[in-house]
Amino acid sequence: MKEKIKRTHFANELKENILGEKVKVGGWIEDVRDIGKIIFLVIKDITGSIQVIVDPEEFPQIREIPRQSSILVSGKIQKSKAKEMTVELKLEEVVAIYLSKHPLPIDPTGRLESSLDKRLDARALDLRNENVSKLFVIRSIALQIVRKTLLEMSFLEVNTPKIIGSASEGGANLFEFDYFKNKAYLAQSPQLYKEQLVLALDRVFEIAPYFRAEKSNTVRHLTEFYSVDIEAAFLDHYDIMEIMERVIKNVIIGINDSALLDFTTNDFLNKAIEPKFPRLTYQTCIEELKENGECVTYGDDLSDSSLRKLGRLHPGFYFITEWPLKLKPFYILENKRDPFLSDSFDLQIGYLELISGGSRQHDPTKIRNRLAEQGLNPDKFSEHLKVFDWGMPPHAGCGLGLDRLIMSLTGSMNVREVVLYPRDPYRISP
Ligand code: AMO
Repeated sequence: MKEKIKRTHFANELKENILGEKVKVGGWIEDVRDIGKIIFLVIKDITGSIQVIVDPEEFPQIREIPRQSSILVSGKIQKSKAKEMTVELKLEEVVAIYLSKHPLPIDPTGRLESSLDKRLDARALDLRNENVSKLFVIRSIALQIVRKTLLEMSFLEVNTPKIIGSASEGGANLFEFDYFKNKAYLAQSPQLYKEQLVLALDRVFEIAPYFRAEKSNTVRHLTEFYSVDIEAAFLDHYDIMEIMERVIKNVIIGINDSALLDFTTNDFLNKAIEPKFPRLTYQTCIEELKENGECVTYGDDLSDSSLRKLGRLHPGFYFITEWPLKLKPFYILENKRDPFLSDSFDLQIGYLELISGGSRQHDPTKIRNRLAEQGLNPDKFSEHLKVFDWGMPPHAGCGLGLDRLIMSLTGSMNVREVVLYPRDPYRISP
């Protein structure tokens, strides 16, 4: 059986250098053109497509096979008379067929457009559309490059628990569930673990899903999202900004090399990597917003409308540094020059926040005070805080929203486009 379903080539390997060779190709039927004496089949796989020339007298059963069925065919590669392709396959044997049942919920060729919701309901089929599958090829390339870049900078990849006994980020958006009659939660981030790990492992990173019980139905929020988290001993937030700038620029170079995106998106990305990402302080942002007619108060968080205005003023990547300390989580270090401010940063692309990070508070007494200020019970963090008494080095880190990064690099309008099976308040299946 194994030999029977084993193909010899993917579609993109069928080229003039194998003219006359007998090949076996597997994929799905994308298109059928029946002109009586000949049937033209287009068989597609993840790498591309091949036209198959069928003699209907020899293979009358081909007329009965619905589009999108999986099929395994074999035959010789010959020169094609069509202008848009160099070679085609002359059918000699239909090895196997797995029929599709019509009507299908969506048309994966894209000729008939479907809403994103309908497409997500039929995601596996939706992925047969190459404009969709290429987003996940890009995501995979991006992940490889993120890993490679961080490993080259002496980061160690780690895996921390996603079932946790108390909050990592604060209480508001925790998913709580029953854990053998006790309360447990889904991790909002690996924050506490990654900080603890620098005690011995020095530089760590984790790429994993995190969970936020936020009822926000926007194009950029999910209840389960992927984050690239890094944490490093003896580095500060400026070092982390440099590291992440390198990570993102490498990802863009890799995506450009893959030639999967259209010219406009590529052009935008090329321009984005030429200069150093601008670094604006929170104060500069407030001033710019005021100059541009936005009603903002120094010390307040930037509203969606303010971020959209900033995004129009700075459409590419830019850092916002020195946020007011009160706007940042308990683990962020205060600024030595002005303790109202913090040693923190966000990386934006236009209006969209991609990264949030900073130097960490490593004085456990101050962390306790900050926890209390933020309405959290310091005692619930004793397990974490005791690690600081074991000789915690100064450290810094950040979290990069992977889904948002891929969304922005591919010019997608909704984060759900770049997540295989997105989770939001209204969607937990498929
Ligand atoms: P923060 O909560 O800002 O920081 O999250 C880091 C990044 O993760 C992405 N993100 C999301 N993406 C999709 N849907 C969501 N609901 C969502 N929430 C966050 C964003 C964001 O910038 N522990 C800190 C990071 C650190 O300081 O190391 C943290 O979790 O792109």
